Amino acid sequence: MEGAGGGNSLPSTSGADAVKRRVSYFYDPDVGNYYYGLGHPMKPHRIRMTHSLLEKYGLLDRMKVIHPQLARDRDLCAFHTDDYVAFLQSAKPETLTNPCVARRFNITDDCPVFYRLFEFCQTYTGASVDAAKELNRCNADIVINWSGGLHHAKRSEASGFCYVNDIVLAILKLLENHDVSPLLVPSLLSSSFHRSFCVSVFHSLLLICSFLICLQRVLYVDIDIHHGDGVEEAFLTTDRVMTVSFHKFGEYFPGTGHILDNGYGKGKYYAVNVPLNDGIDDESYHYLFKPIIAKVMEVFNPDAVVLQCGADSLSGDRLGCFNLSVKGHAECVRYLRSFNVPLMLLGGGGYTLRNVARCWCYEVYWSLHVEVNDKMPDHEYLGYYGPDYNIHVATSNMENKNSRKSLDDIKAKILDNL
Ligand code: V1D
Ligand code: CA
Repeated sequence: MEGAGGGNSLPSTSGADAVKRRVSYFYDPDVGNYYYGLGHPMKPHRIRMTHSLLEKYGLLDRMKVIHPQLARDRDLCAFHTDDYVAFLQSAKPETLTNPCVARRFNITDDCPVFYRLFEFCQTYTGASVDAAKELNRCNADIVINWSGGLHHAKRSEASGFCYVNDIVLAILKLLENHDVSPLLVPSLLSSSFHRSFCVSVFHSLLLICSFLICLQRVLYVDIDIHHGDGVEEAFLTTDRVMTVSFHKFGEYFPGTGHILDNGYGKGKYYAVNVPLNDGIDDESYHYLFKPIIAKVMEVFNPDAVVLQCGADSLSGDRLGCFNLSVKGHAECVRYLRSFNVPLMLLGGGGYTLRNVARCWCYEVYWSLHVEVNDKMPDHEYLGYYGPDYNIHVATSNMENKNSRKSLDDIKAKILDNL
């Protein structure tokens, strides 16, 4: 897969060779300490494993490494309701005694209240929102936050291991440039005639400028094995955000993401769902991914792309049932990067920890476009990667339940809608 053609390198703004990109990587050293509880498959420790691998490979020296700010309550309220944010803020494992409250906010075994839950939400969300600001300021071509990508969280409900939807908040931040600046102008001017004249001239100029500089359209692509329901729902009625999710469909969490679900009102045809079956391999996946994404890029022409890189679509995942290799997964990153549009990479699911770290580390390689040494350097967590200690591991011989006919039908239907 590596070095495969079929990319879409357009002239780059940051390098004539259309290869080099400025990459900013967001990491809070505390994130690996959060713990969902005994027996829970979601383990933030995988973010620390990935970071340690990146460090020992020398990749941190090739990126701008940023310690993100914690998101504030009012940042979260840009999407979530005040009462849900207040609940998260006060929730403690020892005080959650009222079953009605737990039911109201969907606090279940999937989404338990654990020690310092709110700080965890602030940490991963702060990193995604700061990553969006970094793109808005044109400080980077690619921004990365492996602790983000919690795509199931709803406006006033936790779901599928997700509490705050950092993706929705990051996309809102990307789209925000547009609206806020004119509000700042009146306070800058004093005399009243002068002021009203200047204000209207200034407003017109700002309006023109904001159309030139603001992000009008954001594309969201989701390669986690689960449907990206929370993000799709948030933007279901707008034509400024297109959501595209590839996922296992049929008796699988969360149960949404039918191919015929494609948005409402102004958002009709701006939600794309690609339902897949067990055992899909790299070749079948890209038989759909590439033509669908190529058409989306052509017709939607986004100003920025947010890619949720859930690693539970990898072969051998503890909760997943796909058969993608690390190269096949990373090929999605390589392909999207080749369009030379500002790109945000986020984490998501991924429950076989050693493969998550392998995959996200390799995706940083692809972001930077540097050589990869398959043999891992010695580091704190090397023991996880035995007996081979390589980045790349074999996929399985499981059956691919996606026939060529079913893939052709899905492709035809989706390309037709687009
Ligand atoms: F196996 C478990 C052990 C403990 C707690 C939960 C689970 C578990 C496994 N799979 N929970 C699930 C899924 N939930 C259900 C519902 C519970 N039943 C009553 C139905 O099947 C949730 C899977 C969430 C996947 C999250 C994600 O990978 O998409 C993700 N993306 O970003 C962050 C996480
Ligand atoms: Ca998905």
